Amino acid sequence: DGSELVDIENYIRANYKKPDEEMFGIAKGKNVILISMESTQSFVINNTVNGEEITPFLNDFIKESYYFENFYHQTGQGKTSDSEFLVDNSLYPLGRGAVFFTHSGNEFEASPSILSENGYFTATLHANNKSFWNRDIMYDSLGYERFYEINDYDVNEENSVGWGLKDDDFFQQSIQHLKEMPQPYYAKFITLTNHFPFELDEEDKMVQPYTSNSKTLNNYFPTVRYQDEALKNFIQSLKDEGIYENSIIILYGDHYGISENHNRAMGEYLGEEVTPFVSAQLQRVPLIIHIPGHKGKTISTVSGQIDLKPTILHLLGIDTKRDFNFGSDLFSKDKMEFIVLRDGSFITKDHVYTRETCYDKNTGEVTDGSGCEPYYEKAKYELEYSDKIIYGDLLRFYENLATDESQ
Ligand code: GP9
Ligand code: MN
Repeated sequence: DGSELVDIENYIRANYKKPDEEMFGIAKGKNVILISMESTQSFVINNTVNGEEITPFLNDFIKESYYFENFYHQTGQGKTSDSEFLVDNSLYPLGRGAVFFTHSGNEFEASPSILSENGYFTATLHANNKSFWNRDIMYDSLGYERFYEINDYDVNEENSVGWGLKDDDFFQQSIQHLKEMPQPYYAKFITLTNHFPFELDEEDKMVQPYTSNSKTLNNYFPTVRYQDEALKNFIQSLKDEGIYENSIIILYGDHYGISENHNRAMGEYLGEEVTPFVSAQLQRVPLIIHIPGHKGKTISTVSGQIDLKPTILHLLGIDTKRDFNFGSDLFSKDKMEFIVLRDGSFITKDHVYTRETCYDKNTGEVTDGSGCEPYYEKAKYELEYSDKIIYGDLLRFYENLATDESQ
């Protein structure tokens, strides 16, 4: 009957943060172009390899965008699909398995369905087999109206590498799809080239691989650099087609690309030992929000993928007071400096808690734990409540609750 939802609802309501009045509705009626950047971690931003910039385009683009430098991925085993789940639902993915596979039959109140109700056309674009990560089924549950998958693209040997269609070809072929969509639209693009094992044709290498004993880390840099170029070309095409000025563009990294198996090489690249503290900090992925007419700003608030749904809805002028969101609007003046990773690690303004150890965020040193203690319970509730919603399919009671209250 949904009574289990009561405690959770109280928790969610107590954590609701009201939007900044200046930002609420600022992008009302605009298209939303969401770009998931495969395996893109924040350490590549404003950084170099062999003396060359890794992301020259993004480094420029963040100067005219809101750039969140302390934004964390919160994915688990479901990798890209977990990031999609977080971004569309503001719920946590599961501790085991991929919620896209295990709970695609649940009721959700995802942003695509909310946006549909608000006059948006919703689509997701990804040049892979539609059933990968069970996307074809899950996208229906999330309310996407159209999934442009591999059959909507011209994919051949020439324009493919590694996992499939190269990002540049993917974006360029997607322009036609965008032009077909009724406006305003919410369109999610999922890139692919910067995927393990980071294969790339010689002619696409704009920087040379790094030189360590990790082939994975070495090859990561040229594919990140390639993705950056593909993004640059895509943004240019959006400008050429007159789409740019009418759209907010949101780019985020889906999850880490370099696992802890490469800590030695990573430490060599970073010039510091990769302790559990550094590892947790490496879970930062870029978040870039471009709003036409807005000046750039770097924002240091501790935040994560779970925060995107309320942030986007508020920018579009859509209220979220009744939603079951675990995240909160990144532009809210009351946004709490706190984020939980799927493995139970958490990050606050001054501390990182990981592997049962509390670190000082400024020094990276182990502390006595008193700075982390006030957050233990909250971190636990976040994951527990979200898991309860998914395992119990509790959002199927959501509509009833909403009507009950309004009576
Ligand atoms: C597959 C792509 C990559 O379609 O999204 O998935 P990942 O292995 O990163 O989860
Ligand atoms: Mn991925």
